[in-house]
Amino acid sequence: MKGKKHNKNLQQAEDKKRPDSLYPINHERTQASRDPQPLSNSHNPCVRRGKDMGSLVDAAFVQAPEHRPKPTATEAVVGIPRIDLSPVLHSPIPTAGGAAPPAVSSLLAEVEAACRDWGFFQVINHGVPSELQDNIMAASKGFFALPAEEKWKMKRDEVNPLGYYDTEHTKNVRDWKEVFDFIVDEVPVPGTDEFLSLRNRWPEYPPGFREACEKYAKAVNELAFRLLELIALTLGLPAKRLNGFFKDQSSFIRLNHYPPCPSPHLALGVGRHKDPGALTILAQDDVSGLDVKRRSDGEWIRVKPIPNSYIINVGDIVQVWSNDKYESAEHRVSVNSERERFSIPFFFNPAHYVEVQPLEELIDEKKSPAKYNAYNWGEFFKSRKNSNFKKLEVENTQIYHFKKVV
Ligand SMILES: O=C(O)CCC(=O)C(=O)O
Repeated sequence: MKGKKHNKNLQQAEDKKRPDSLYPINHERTQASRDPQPLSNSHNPCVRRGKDMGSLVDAAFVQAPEHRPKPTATEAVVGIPRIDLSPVLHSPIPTAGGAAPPAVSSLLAEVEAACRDWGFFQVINHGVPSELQDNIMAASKGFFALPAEEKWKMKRDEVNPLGYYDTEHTKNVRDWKEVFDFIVDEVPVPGTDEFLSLRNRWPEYPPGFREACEKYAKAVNELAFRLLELIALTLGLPAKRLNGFFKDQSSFIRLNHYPPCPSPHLALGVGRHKDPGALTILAQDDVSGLDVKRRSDGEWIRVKPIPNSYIINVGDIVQVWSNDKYESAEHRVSVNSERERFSIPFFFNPAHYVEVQPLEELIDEKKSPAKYNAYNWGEFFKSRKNSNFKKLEVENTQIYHFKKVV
């Protein structure tokens, strides 16, 4: 696309207020060519036909009644823990917990409690320069503002799941969002198949997109290792015990865009799920929407955005490594009818060839036997990616499928 035409298209796209160009029920495109499901239920309140089709929600997005968000979100009186990482910002993390100075010991206690009680926490003073977060947010907004044809040039496919897509399903219901994925380390890993030898797709527009993404990835990657080392210490292990699993890491970053939704009580930006990797480091804008399931009572709690902070969540792999000392938390994204929302999760994942299993140092065959059978991360990842690509009739692979029967 050439500059002038591009700018005009961009302006038109902005004038049209993006969601209308994304999720109108244009049955010709949305139903017939992109979504294999025929429009099955014309009585569904979300599926009305007529002139005002731009304000409709397709049946593919409608959650089962028990999974729909309540009209008002619960803001927890005591929200998810907020942890200040400054004690390890400018000084190295000690190699063993016992050698930690008092400020680091109390930080470790906070991380341990947060991982154990919530599986979720917010960090401040994390060391990622705010301008890198601003730049990638701006790049993301610029990309999603492009006309649909331009974004589709970056569309993912079954062989390479990186790039743009707007048809992801979670638990077999379509999410009200569009995303752009890229991997952090684009290094070919010997012995992996085409699917796992991933290649980033970089759009021509907006200018500077790739640079903003790559610089941001580098900085958050450092934060990821810092958090990993803290978590290793909280498990009573040497700080670098887990680092080797991330040589040839398969981490990726996702740019999420949730357009305003005309029926936010029926659809979700991302359906309820737990993250399958080791850790997730999430940046979000000032529009709230992330809900975490509180472990103590199963209530969905809205996470209040704090400027220049990150949300950290423990993934399934840390759950397995810790043999259930820590548990990944279920979460989802609610949408609203007024404002679009942007978020950027960094999914910190080990190498594809890693066999995930409870760490041997934490296992005692008599007192605390291993609770999981080993599984191959690459196979797990592949099966989850494929299931996100289309609606299936069965549940996709979940961590509890590897739980040992006692
Ligand atoms: O947008 C958010 O706040 C969370 C996103 C998320 O859970 C995901 O992309 O898996």
